[in-house]
Amino acid sequence: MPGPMLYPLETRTRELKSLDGIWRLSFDAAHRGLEERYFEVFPSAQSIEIAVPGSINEQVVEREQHLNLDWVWYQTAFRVPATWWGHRVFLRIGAATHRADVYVNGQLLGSHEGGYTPFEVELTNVARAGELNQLVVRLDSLLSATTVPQGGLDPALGGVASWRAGNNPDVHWDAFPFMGIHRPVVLYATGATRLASLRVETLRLQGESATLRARCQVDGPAQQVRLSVPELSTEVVQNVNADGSVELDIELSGVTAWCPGAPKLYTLEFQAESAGGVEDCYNLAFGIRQLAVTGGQFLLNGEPLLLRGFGKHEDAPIIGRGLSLPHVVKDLNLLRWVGANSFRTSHYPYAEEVLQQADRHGILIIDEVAANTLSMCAVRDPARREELAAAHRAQIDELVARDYNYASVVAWSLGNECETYLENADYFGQMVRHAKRQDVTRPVLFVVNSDPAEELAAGDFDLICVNLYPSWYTDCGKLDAIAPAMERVLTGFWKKYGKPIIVSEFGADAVAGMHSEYPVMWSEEYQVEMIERVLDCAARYPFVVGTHVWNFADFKVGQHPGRVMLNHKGVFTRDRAPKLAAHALRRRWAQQP
Ligand code: BDP
Repeated sequence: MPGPMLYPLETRTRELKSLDGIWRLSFDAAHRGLEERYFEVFPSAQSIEIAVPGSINEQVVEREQHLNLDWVWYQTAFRVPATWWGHRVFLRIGAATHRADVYVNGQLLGSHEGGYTPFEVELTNVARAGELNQLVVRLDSLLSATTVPQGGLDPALGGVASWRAGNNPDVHWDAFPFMGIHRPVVLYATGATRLASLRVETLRLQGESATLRARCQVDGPAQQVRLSVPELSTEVVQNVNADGSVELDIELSGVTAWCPGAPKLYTLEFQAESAGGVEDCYNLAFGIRQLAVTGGQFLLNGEPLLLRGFGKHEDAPIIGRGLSLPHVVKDLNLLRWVGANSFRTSHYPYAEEVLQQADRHGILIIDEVAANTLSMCAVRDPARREELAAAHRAQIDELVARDYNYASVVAWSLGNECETYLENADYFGQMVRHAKRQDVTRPVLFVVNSDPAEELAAGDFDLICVNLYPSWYTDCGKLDAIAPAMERVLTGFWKKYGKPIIVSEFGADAVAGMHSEYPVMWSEEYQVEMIERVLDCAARYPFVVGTHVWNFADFKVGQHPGRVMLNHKGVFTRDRAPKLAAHALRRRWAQQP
């Protein structure tokens, strides 16, 4: 089981250096780079400048480059500070979409598949301290029936594979399939020992008293670890097991539990020690809280939760899906302005900086794997299905490993609108059981768009998250169709499974500035009216524990007759200006606790 890929921090024993900036990029759709050894002799003359982090597709201006998902080669040069001599040195890439090979000084150090989770390689014996080192990353975003997400499916397969036939670029899901090094690239140095992983969970919480369980994996010669929570004057020391693991419980008193209204975070200070002294230090901010799903309720610290918020995307002009800290701050400010308390990281894991912010501000997160709209028809052959399952399991492991310690993460979504209603739906139950082997503390689910009568997999989920588009994709323009459709689907799921339900998507496209006397599809008035009606209706069902409007902001999509460059279901525009619906939500939500 992989441990959390710890977020890179500077501490007493760790140093960091950012490699973000303007790199060089060479397109290689003919796949010549391996034979011509671009990783040794980078073809500078035919390369262009590219910013890291950022999506390639949004930075370029030529058609072929804008639509490219094929091989590219990134290049930069870096110095390892001379003061790092004798230290262990790691290179960490926050996310590279979708498949990356990392070369340093001509040597292949590692490969990674999965566009939204971090990976790292050790450079200790490869990079020369003080000297200039060459970093080359080969990247592609070629998707198939056995990648997560899938792409390039034959529409003749039917089911979700036939959605958006002819979409350009060729994916059957809704969102532009951006490629690029999307998150920060850092070098970091540690001593001979490093804390490789740290998982903390609240085992027990009773009033102001709590028990934490901490599990560490230490890589190197340290003999003991010391864990302390200075604010609560607590410290525990324990020897490292022969395999580098340490598991210990920490009793705490005088604690304040973490919740949205009071998102109290403590610092857990980790220290690895040997006879020679302190080998590694790491500080983890963590919240103490417990989740439960019972009957029709979703409980946080024993109190019922009612989620209100959005499905989002990491998407903005020019930076694309790349990490933009100003957008991270602006989106948080807008979430608070509109009165939301939660969102789903639709349809892939978001940047770690977003989760840290959610922890600090008490925003509740449904954390989603990049399994958007999986076609089971495309993997009828058992060997191919197992290939897809292996990629899916790997992404679940990486997400849980990365995000295990965030108090704000209240559920794992293992995918969105997959074919959970076809025979062989046990694929989904297997994934749920796999995730539960990694984490028993959080509810696990797939977001469905099925009819309750046809759904086959949801019996294995802890919560029912259902996407509903009455009066949009069906009963076009007929707002009166909303209440009966919701009654049928919501009571259908409740009667069949007896589990709390989150309406995880509903919404209408509204082109900012389009108005009408009465609510007409695509007008801002229609979007307001539809959202108001769905929310009024959902409030009548006590087992509905959340409503997430689709979407927070307009986002870029492929070229397809069903969309005008963007998906316009945002209540904010792509550049974050409020539409009428944002004001309506603010009137409804901003007063709520
Ligand atoms: C849902 C998908 C979401 C789409 C949305 C829409 O989950 O990704 O963007 O529909 O059509 O089916 O706007």
